Amino acid sequence: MTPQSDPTVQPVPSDVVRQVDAADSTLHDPKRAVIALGSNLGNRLERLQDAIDTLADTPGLRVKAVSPVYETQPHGVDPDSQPSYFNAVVLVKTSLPPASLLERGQAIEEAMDRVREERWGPRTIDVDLVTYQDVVSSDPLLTLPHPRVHERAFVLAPWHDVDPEAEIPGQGPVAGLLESVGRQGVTERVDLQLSFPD
Ligand code: A4P
Ligand code: MG
Repeated sequence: MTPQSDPTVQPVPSDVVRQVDAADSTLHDPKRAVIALGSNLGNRLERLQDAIDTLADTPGLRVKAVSPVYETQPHGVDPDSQPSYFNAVVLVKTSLPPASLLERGQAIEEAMDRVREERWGPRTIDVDLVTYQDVVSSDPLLTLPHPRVHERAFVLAPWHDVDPEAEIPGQGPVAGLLESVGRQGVTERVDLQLSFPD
């Protein structure tokens, strides 16, 4: 006798199924976001790892993937004027709205004593919100997608590693953008690794 034909077995109401599904996930209506990390002062690997650990400790946020580490030439300034960067990309799911996610990134920067003396100056840590779902915004306080990401191999290369199908709203697939930009000045550091809690 199948459960359907057994009169003692009641069909499971759909709202119960939904509750079970919800219990399986700790986030309510999570959104996908991509965060870029960069450091070129102090122990660069440790800075990136600390930022990931703090993100992972954030209520309403789950780290889904962390890219390989890339050593990259400083972009936008004379490459000999600053130490090289370590860059990585983190994929998260979050129930935080974009502004709160940006605030969390800025709190991480402040906690690591980042000093803002000049634009594109050397920094202990830079936390940029690259994309948030498909949100597009030209607000200077939070521009989405990040306005310069499509031309930056130091973001596109690690992002492509963890999400080869990724697309930048309004700009197109990361794979194609990376091909146009090229990989000059970015080198994967296969000897280094970042971790995140499962
Ligand atoms: N802001 C607006 N939109 C965003 C967003 N999507 N994510 C505002 C983060 N912040 C956003 O940022 C300046 C203002 O941007 C903030 O007040 C925020 O509200 P900031 O972090 O204070 O200053 P910044 O990082 O020096 O300036 P900017 O223009 O954000 O620089 P970028 O674009 O972050 O570039 N070369 C290599 N190889 N690797 C790097 O990581 N990073 C930079 C910084 C330059 N060269 C680099 C690297
Ligand atoms: Mg920044």
